Amino acid sequence: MSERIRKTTADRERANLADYAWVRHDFSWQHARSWLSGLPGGRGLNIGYEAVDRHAVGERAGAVALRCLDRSGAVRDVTYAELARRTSRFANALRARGIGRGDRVFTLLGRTPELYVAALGTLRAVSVCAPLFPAFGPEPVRERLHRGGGKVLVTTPELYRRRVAPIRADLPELRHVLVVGDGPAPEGTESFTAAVDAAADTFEVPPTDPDDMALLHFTSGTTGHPKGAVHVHEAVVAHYATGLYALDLRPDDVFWCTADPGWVTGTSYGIVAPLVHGATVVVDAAEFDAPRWYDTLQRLRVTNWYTAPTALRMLMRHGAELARRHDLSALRFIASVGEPLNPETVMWTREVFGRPAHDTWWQTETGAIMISNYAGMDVKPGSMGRPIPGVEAALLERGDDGRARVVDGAVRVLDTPGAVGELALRPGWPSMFRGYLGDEERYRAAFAGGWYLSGDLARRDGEGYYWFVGRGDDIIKSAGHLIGPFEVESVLMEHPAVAEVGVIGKPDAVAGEVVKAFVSLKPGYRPIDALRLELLALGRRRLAALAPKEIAFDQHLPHTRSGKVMRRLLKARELGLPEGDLSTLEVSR
Ligand code: 6R9
Repeated sequence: MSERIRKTTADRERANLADYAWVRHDFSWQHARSWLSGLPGGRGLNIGYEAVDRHAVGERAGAVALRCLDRSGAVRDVTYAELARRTSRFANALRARGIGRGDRVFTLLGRTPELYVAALGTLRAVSVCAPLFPAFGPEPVRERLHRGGGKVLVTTPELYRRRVAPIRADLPELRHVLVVGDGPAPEGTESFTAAVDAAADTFEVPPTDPDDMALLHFTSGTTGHPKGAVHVHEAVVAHYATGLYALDLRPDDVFWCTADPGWVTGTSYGIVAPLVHGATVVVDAAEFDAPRWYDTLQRLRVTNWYTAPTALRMLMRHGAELARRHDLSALRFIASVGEPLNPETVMWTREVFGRPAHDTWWQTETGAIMISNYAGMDVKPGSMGRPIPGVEAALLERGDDGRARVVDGAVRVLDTPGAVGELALRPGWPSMFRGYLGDEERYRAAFAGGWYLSGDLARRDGEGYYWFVGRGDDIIKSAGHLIGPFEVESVLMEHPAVAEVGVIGKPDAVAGEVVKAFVSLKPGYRPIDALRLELLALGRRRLAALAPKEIAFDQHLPHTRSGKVMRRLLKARELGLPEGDLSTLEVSR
């Protein structure tokens, strides 16, 4: 091993970009493991310990871990020492309620300090953290709590009344609901503040096997229910390494990930990676607002900013002038994730911020960034970049259904530059999902011929850069959020007028895609506007953020040979593709 590689982590973190290029050369996951401390006495590896405990003693104890903005824009800081005390109290409160290793603790909260305290306290207690997106309607909430076997839920009185109380009776496993906020706790819940105040503020992280379950994130499939992707404590090795390479994280950075922890980006990079690096994490309770965002970047002197193409496109709409009125000189690194980052947006960030947005590609299942335009490499606008150190990617030849062709368990790797194939990864990186909870078969189906199959289609150029082509399945990406068409169809099907539904992602200039539903009606019902509004309202009530934005009536929905609504054909029609091109789409899925 070379002298340079043997440098301490701190040296490496302070290294200039040229050093990153050098370190990559000898990278191995095993080596990256040595960058973390591990639990004292060789008692294993715990994400919460790496993110909190080890900074809470010594020189970083007084450093700001969370810089929280409330809706009014007021700032509240939580130091690492304070975070250790508060997460200890939460971990002790869990223990006092008999919640232990492997038990699932769900959160349904806005981006407030309590969300971070609950998530990190849960990880330190070796229970499993399962964050839900607070804009989910009661149906997605019920589905996920039920499938995840949630024993504890941390939420607010208001979200509890609106989203959970109506379905509580369907969730016999849910034993404790802790509510954050002032005022009386609704019946069947208890006060979060009272629970943590009653608990001691020191907690020793118990021995943690790197393979212990740590995080549960639900993701959408084409058919069937949402899938609970299981991540283990060892994932922290990948969170740390990708934070270093792909997001250029260093201990004194002010890091702002704009994703909600209800989605995987908001936990891997909104909580874990920056804290493990000892950086300051910006936590903003408010939703997107262009002037506020520029103000936040300026006022908090954000150095690394991880956001999404939709957000960047929305900022573009507000014009460069607004950006130029702010002092963004602290901003060193901009990265993007979740949906294709178009070259125009990269050019715009280069022009307005003086630095390009670095695209990164990954999935709930991969747990961490796999492909990116990482620090120190030339950004090719429109490309997702190259596999990060330690990741082996490939493109696999496709079959008639658009996904990798598997013959007798084997697949064919495409080597020709420019060839389009299913993007696949060689299993073995630390943050790889270890299962879909309670769904062995779907997990197995995600692998073939020694590869994990991503479901995305891509091509690679002669220099090894990957270019996103599209999804190989019907899953929708709207404003960076994954939406399973089945979940939306199921809710609309409950309406007495509805005979059949096909849901697709309709291209949208800002959000990438929006959810559009094609509905055929039962005899006796007429396709009138009042019914359309009723269906839109049903969607909003039950699904909230996942609801369709548009509904079209169509008594001739196309079907696959096996009789399912053929979403791909609906989509092709929506895109105005000529009928002749559709033959290959007529495949049963
Ligand atoms: C992290 C996250 C995963 C799907 C993925 C792909 C799309 C993510 C992308 C991208 C084009 C990128 N996606 N990053 N498409 N360019 N840089 O988003 O996880 O919610 O599971 O979504 O998102 O289709 O397969 P998740």
